Amino acid sequence: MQIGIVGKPNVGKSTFFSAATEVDVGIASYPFTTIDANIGVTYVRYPCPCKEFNVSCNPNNSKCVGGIRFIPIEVIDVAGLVPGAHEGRGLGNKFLDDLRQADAFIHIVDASGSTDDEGRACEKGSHDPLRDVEFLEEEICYWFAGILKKDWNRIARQCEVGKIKFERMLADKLAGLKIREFEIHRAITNLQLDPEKPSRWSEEDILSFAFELRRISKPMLIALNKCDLLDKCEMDELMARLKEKGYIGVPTSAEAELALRRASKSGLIDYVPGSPDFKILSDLDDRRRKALEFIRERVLSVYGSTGVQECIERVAFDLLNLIVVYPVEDENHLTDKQGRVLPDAYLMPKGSTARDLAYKIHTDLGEGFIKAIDARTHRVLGADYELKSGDIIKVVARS
Ligand SMILES: Nc1nc2c(ncn2[C@@H]2O[C@H](COP(=O)(O)OP(=O)(O)OP(=O)(O)O)[C@@H](O)[C@H]2O)c(=O)[nH]1
Ligand SMILES: [Mg+2]
Repeated sequence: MQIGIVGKPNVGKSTFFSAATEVDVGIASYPFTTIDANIGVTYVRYPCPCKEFNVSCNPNNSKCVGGIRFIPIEVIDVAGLVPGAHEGRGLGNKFLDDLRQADAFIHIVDASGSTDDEGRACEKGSHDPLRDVEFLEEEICYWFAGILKKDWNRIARQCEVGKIKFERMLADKLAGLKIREFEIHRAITNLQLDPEKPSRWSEEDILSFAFELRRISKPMLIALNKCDLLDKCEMDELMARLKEKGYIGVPTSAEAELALRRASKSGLIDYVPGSPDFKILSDLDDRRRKALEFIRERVLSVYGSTGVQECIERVAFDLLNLIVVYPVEDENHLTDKQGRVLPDAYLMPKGSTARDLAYKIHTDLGEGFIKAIDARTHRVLGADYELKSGDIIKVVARS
């Protein structure tokens, strides 16, 4: 799973990325600081069963902090996008191609309105952030439409003449964009287009299809960044205007999250990502103390968190509908072969089955699947058992 961080230049994409992944990357107050994409790992939180079972766990692919499991998910930070990017403006085409593998997007918007269309600094409040929300959706839609149109006529003819299922053929073509057949089918059905006669689709049909396909295959959350520069009432007004247009925004201060993570890493404060507060651990100079107090007053006490962790989790759990599953080899001791307690936590799409989990652990386990066992109830589960979030599962397979 990969989350793509998108937006026009200079809005705080790399700051958000760096805060979320704790990877140092170039951040500066001018457009096009990022040229080559940055890829890193961030974490979503989920209750660890170690508390429920009163055991101490030995996480392998994840981390456990005070009974909360932090499960990895990939993030990609790309170059800024300007209007006309799909035609190659700015770093357009390159930026867009970097996003092929993303499963969902977080669109970072400068909620304070202090960057213009091209990402240049302007007077606070002089740029309407809603413009950015609309143009970015359009750009991504045109990018999709451009890919679709490339050999549309050839594919349409081949399907109509050879009676090949259009959705299947398109899925093959769009596999590199991580778009699956059922998503193509859903977009066609939602728009009531005719999959038997794609050659008769108009330009407008293809454009609406591209829009719907993007909405379904790569859902988007809006991060209203630089919330530390706005008063709460200004943010409320912006969120209400966004809602009117059908969007949901999460106020964020990527800069605050980055500062908190750095202070925590240096041992100056105790801070768990996503928390509503932090604790100062050591003597701080005046400048540092003031900066941290500013974050507490302007961000944490107003919004309940910096919003960065919330964005990641809303994408994983609300937009991508992921669930968390804990595979074990010994369902009585909750261990793997090496005796590690609750070693792994996997993020899987809702609807995944016990057999899907077996395949995720190892192809051999999937192919040789005999049964699964629920470690809580000790019930035997069949291959088609639909996994629930938080399940602890042992897979039994032919060796
Ligand atoms: N006040 C405030 N400034 C922020 C916040 N997030 C980022 N910034 C500042 O915004 C400027 C741009 O940040 P970047 O992270 O480099 O932005 P970007 O979107 O990656 O920019 P490009 O790579 O040029 O597209 C920097 O000066 C950051 O310090 C925030 O939450 N609040
Ligand atoms: Mg950047």
